[in-house]
Amino acid sequence: MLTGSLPWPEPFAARYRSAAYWLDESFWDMLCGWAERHGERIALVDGAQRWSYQQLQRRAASLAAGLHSIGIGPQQRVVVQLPNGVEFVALCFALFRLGAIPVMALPAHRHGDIGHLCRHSGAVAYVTAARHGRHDNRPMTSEVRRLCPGLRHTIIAGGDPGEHMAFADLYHDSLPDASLPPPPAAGAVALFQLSGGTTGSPKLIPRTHADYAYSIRASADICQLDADTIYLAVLPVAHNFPLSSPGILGVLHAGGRVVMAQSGDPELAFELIARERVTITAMVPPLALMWMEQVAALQPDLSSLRLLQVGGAKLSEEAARRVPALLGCRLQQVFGMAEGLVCYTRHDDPAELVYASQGRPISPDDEIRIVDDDDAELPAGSVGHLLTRGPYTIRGYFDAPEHNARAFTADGFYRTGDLVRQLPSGHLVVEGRAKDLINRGGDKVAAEEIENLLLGHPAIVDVALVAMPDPFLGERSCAFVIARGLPPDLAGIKRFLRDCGVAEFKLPDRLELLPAFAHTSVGKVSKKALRELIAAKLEAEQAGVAEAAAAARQVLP
Ligand code: AMP
Ligand code: DBH
Repeated sequence: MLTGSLPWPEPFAARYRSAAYWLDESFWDMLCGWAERHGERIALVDGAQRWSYQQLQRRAASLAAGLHSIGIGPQQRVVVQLPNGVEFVALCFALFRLGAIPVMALPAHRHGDIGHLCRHSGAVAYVTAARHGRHDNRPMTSEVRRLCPGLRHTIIAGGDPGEHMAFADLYHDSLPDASLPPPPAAGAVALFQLSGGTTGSPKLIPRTHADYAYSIRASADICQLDADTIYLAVLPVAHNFPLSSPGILGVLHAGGRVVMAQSGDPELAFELIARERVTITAMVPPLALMWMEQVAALQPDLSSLRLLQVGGAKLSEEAARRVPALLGCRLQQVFGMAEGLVCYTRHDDPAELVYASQGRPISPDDEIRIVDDDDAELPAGSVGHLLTRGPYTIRGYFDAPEHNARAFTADGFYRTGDLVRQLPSGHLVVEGRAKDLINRGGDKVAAEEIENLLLGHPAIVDVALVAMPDPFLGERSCAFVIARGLPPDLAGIKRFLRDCGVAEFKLPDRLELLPAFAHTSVGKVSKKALRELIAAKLEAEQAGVAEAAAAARQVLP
């Protein structure tokens, strides 16, 4: 086991193996099986590129040879930040072959985020694309290199690599199996997912081949994927949802086809759905709202689409009910977390549950506890803290003993930080959150991370970042600031944070200056009071707008 990651206690591991949740296979073994079974069928579509299963395996083997030649080997970490495309998949499987561990960075991450991931994971290499949309990643890559002396390789895909290594040069002639290290054991860590976080610095989530593969196989089953499935990847594929719930890995497991989209932009996505006859896709609630808004204007041909998965943040019941009529497909709600537990509404669930719940867990061995603030179990149907333990939920973050002591109970339950209620059917309804983060339409912002950075701003004495309601994203972030000297403005603090190298989605959406913060009885800043303050202010502003509009109507002829 990788130093710094925590295995399941043996009695649990034995049970998960004997129930055949955990199989004795790595993702590399799985890819070899798929290539044998589905050979010439198309696995991946990325623009004009169409890769068969065999091609994918050959490309991954050839990359593994190249990575081996630069010294990448078992258990070494490689931060991967690639756009949705064939290279992402080939690289992941090449790393799986070597037993090296991809760290799943997101395209939106910037040098501060990436630098942290490289240092915390002890990465030896960082792979990114020359550009993500309009953003040139090469200067950022040089900055990351400067910040992380442990990085031996910085590798650029798709474009002039400048001072870095070219990804394309890593495709070598495949080596005989015996000249590579043996493929990893199923119990080894396969990849690091990122936690949405609640602490000052994002945590790494070690997922093993066996546990991750189980969640994927079971998800593919629940979602009834088969060789006719055509999945449109619109969310960044490194994210746990489009990667594994059942995501691109689930689709490959089923022998289906993945169509890569660079974004969820309706015009682009609708065209791909029509052209490639897409049957399923997965998205966050704001994107689902945007698609529903655009169908009337764009009149797309969505006749092939059978299932829309929505997750990452809560979908309102009202929006959920509109999905089938507007998009002509079924809805599935997905409530999941990169730490493990994933819940789905099922195909044969009554409509009420599909619209008004966030689904029930994948596995009969997912243990759910709903507790009060003192960890005491609550009566059935009460809203409380969701704790969970099971065959694909981690027992600890990587190399974070102090945080683990808080984030897990003594008997190994993960404290999700979500407030839920369980229905008699076992389905969960997400009612709120106890953790200190802002869920910006599926993009999670850890308040403490941004607060810590802002405390370094010369004009800021104290700061509290809280969620404020937003009709489109569900929540946006508001920074309450106690200033010194000339008070900062929103543009100024955004500029400051950009210079720190944090992703754009983490920047506050609004700034409010206060002379002091209200405190709780134990002397902590009362975020509840601040959330209420900004919610009331927004409401007053909206009422003001409505009043002004009414007044304007009155004076108009
Ligand atoms: P992460 O830890 O970044 O993987 O984010 C997982 C968190 O996203 C969960 O703990 C929830 O707070 C939130 N989440 C995911 N899916 C849903 C959903 N369908 N409804 C409400 N919250 C969700
Ligand atoms: O938000 C998430 O992290 C998430 C949502 C849906 C997730 O990790 C998943 C499904 O697997």
